[in-house]
Amino acid sequence: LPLEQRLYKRIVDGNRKGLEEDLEEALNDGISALDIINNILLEGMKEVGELFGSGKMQLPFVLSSAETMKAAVSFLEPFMEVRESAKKGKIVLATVKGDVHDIGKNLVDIILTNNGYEVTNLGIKVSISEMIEAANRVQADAIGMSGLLVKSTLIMRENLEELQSRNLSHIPVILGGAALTRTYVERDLRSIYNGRVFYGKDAFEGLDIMNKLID
Ligand code: B1M
Repeated sequence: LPLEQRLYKRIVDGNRKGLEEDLEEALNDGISALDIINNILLEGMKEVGELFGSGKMQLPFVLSSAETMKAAVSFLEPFMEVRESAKKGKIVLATVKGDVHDIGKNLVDIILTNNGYEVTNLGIKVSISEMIEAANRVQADAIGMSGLLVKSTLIMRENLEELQSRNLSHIPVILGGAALTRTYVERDLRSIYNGRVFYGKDAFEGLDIMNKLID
């Protein structure tokens, strides 16, 4: 198989043996680390989601695909371009309560960190209290919440209500993850949160939002 298809297949099959050699070959061919992730590996994860969603793939296989994806991203991370060294601003990032999906959140972390932001990544299944505590501690310019389950979109709403009720709605919130829609965030949630909630379709939109907030 050609290299790109091989890498794609590695994600779908959750096959890590020889992964690093293939990634190195792709880098040597002049494909940037970011393009490998965005154009090849994430396409594989998309296929995994579709197979799982249609009942054609069982959960343990999804997990090994996810682990392969994570291994690939951590191998590629040192090859990603670092744009700025001075810290531009701070964000607290977390996957919301009840949700374990963290590949997207960790990509957002990498992209923001490589673009000059100080990211406090709290991990998965994080309660709003923990996010608030961290935001206060580091004096965050924004809180970023990720969640992939439909029920996470409801948790996000509750979290915004909690921030609101603690008089913290001056803190901008960026929301991302596959179960969200732009309309839900920008119409339904924005109206309950002072207009300070933003939708990040992908990691780069997350970065754009941070850049606009800090400007
Ligand atoms: Co799960 N899972 N999963 N899963 N999983 C989904 C989300 C699902 C859509 C699959 C499906 O049915 N087709 C489905 C949710 C259905 C729903 O809620 N309606 C699902 C389910 C059902 C489940 C379980 C409930 C399964 C079970 O146990 N029966 C369970 C949930 C456990 C829990 O959370 N409590 C579960 C478990 C798992 C694994 C552990 C096996 C594994 C996660 C491993 C890990 O993350 N460490 C897993 C995986 C891998 C997936 C799919 C296949 C892939 C997710 C992924 O990593 N995508 C997923 C299918 C799908 O999403 N279509 C699925 C790649 C990643 C880069 O994309 O996270 O969307 P994403 O991030 C994007 C953007 O969304 C955005 O930027 C990223 C790209 O640039 N973004 C942000 C994300 N966060 C952002 C934050 C921002 C800005 C942008 O600012 C703060």
